[in-house]
Amino acid sequence: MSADPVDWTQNAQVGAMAYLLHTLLQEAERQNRGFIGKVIEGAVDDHKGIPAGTPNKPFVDAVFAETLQILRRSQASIEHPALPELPPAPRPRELGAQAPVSDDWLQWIAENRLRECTPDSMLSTMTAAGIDAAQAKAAIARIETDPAFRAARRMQKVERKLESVVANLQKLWASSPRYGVIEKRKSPSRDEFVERYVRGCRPVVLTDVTKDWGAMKRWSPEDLKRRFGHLDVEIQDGRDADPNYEENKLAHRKIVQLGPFVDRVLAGGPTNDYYLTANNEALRSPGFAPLLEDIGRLPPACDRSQLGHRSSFWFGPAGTTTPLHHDTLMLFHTQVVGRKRWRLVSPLETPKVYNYNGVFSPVDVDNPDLARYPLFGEVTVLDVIVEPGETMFLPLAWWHQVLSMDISLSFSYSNLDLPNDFVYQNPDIRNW
Ligand SMILES: O=C(O)CCC(=O)C(=O)O
Repeated sequence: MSADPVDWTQNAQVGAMAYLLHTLLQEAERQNRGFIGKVIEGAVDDHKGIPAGTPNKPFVDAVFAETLQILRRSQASIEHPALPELPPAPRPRELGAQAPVSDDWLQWIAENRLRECTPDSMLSTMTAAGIDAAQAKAAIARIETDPAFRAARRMQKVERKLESVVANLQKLWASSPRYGVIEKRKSPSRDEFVERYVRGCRPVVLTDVTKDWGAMKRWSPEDLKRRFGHLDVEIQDGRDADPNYEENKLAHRKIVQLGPFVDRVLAGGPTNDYYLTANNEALRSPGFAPLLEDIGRLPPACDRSQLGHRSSFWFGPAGTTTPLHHDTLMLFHTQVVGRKRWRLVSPLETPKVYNYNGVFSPVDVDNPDLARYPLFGEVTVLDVIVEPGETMFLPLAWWHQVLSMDISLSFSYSNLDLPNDFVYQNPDIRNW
């Protein structure tokens, strides 16, 4: 059938606009790396700021969903040259014989002295790396009187004070006989929930939230495929090849059609290589709106009107592991299909999880390298398995590492009707 000439012209105009926009976005991103990411963040914030009762809200939601799709497609299609790695802190035998004491080594000496490594052990590391013993010894001795190092020592005392405050508070928490057990219980009243779990910063698993959720009867991989298989979603892919897959999650984004992804999960067996995580913005897209209709009563202190903006679904095979990290807000995570094992560490133990970069810890809770991360040996890890129908409440800043024990479908939401915006000052040392 031939197209109506008027429609044809209009379609061509829309197509031309989309093409121009895509080209301009790509050029802007090339010239200013991260540009599209910032525009996406701005659009997400603008969208969040539109009140629920705004006239024509579904239309506005659809406009934002389309906008985000265009932006994400442009972002995904750009190939960035690999960024150079940060230089690693020098390790034994990295440098040639009689290497000079470079600035890298001076920084290494300062950082390791701040960690209270002994001058003798540092000297043997440096000589083993081929540095002249007399030069190494002199550099180690000199650092103590270096004015910049002395300033770092003074500031370290301020940090140590805060560390002792949190260590004492943790001691109090852990002295409770029930500290090591994550409670599983029916939803308490709003007052008790807010007082005991939100303000008390105590994780809990709620066993009855999903009693009336259509999702419990309906959601399955096959149902996802049947109802939404034609839609695009953003997944994380190629994670097995990257030990830092979570920190590098932007590099692992891939847009795929949900149907073939469901087939891949069903056929692929246990693996951590691919996972549809909360980073996907699927629930912001009108195509996925029916999923939200399957969500019934919410836990105490949730704002229903914010559910669409502040929720995500997760889908993946058995074997996905989300490494140890903390979130920047409080959230609920409801298991609809399959079980997940959560391993939790108190925020008051943050100084012992080697949080050198962002919200991440390099420690694998299942297999901690205590030679490299000895303080982690002092940490108490709390364990809980969340079964289908159960809901984990994760209070502020709790560290968690999460393993899917089965093919898993879950729904997470941060729409508390209490202030849930927090600000963190994150370190960015990636070479420790
Ligand atoms: O389910 C997972 O794999 C991770 C969940 C998580 O980290 C979260 O909801 O914050």
